Amino acid sequence: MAETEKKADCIFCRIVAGEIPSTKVFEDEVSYAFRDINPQAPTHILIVPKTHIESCAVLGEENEALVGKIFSNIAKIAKEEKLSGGFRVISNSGDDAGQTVHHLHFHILGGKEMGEGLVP
Ligand code: DGP
Repeated sequence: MAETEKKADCIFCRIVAGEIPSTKVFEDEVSYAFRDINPQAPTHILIVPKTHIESCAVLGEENEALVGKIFSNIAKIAKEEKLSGGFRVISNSGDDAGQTVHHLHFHILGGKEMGEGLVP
């Protein structure tokens, strides 16, 4: 899917644009990271592309550089947040996964032992 600039009714596009306040953790030219409003772990950060992409399900070759950059930013953020004990990265895609905000995002969760299970 082509990366589009902004979708007017998308919460995360509006956060990136500064129209909805957020607690910023990191920003570069292609991505923005901020604290989740409903944290599921002591550290719960979301990192999103600045351009609107619906989810993992629509990613294609044209997005590879962007997604690669986001993952190297995740490693930087984990270091900054001192998640040396480990952390989990989750991206919900579509209804079965419980995606509620339809703008690609990666949850970075850490600060507690989460065990081995992935699905509650
Ligand atoms: P998901 O289920 O993967 O689509 O999770 C979306 C996450 O986005 C959820 O953990 C709560 C978070 N979220 C939703 N609206 C806002 C908001 O306005 N601000 C912040 N900081 N987080 C939000």
